[in-house]
Amino acid sequence: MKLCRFQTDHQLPCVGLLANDAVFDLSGEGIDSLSALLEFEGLLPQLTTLAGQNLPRLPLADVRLLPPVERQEVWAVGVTYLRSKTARMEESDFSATAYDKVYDAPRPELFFKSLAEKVAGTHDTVGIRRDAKWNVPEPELALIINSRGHITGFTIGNDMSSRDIEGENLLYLPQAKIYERSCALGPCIAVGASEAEARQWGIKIEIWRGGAAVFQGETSVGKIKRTFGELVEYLFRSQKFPHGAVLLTGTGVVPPDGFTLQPGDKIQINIGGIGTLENSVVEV
Ligand code: DO4
Ligand code: MG
Repeated sequence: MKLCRFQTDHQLPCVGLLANDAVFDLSGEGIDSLSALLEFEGLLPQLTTLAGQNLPRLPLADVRLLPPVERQEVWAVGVTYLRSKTARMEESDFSATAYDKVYDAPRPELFFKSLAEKVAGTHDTVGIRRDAKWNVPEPELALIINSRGHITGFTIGNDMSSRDIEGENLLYLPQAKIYERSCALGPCIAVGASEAEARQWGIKIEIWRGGAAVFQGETSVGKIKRTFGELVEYLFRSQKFPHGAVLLTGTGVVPPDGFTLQPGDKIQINIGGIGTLENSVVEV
């Protein structure tokens, strides 16, 4: 079952079910908040019942899908894949030991990524910093977590990053990670998969420039070193999220060192079980 936020011309954001190139509007069922819906115990049976109603159907081509977040803070975890650890150790002599240590340490690397209102949705633009020379997308599975710390679904995340800024000095990490349009989420929230099922999903990325693919890469959610429960437990330690949270789970795909994004590039990230997040790149 797939949940989405969407908008039609001149309308307020609505919540819907996404299926077969159509959105089924839940507004008539009194559902106007995604995060309130995600607080329900037994969300999947609830959605299954709703799907059985005669919901208004809108062709996908007639709606704009919005990022599937409302007031949740967006956080990210880093160095959860071996590929991420080795790439970052190569990118910086200065910080190599820190990446090496955090990969094996009990405490994961967690960092704040974005306010919900700053997140880009599918078909929106994502940003590369004008003061950075080496910019990459990071295709990541994102956990949708309610206020009680329960994982209620999954979406696709792009943790856009400036590798030269991050590599120069670890203390510059917030500048490498948090800037205009640096976080994309979407196109929908997949509800109902267990962690074991999600770990079977592949993550694929393609980057297109002038009609040609300039980078393709893939990994599997199963290569994430830590359990989802462990990541959520650390995020919720000594911290409350009254509106829930979104947690990006780290990247396992890193383009070769000579590669950097350019304005106009198109990024497609596909995760089996969720769909495809598509964005084009602008300089910010
Ligand atoms: O410490 C750098 C960030 C790591 C990261 O974002 C990732 O592994 O995905
Ligand atoms: Mg990342």
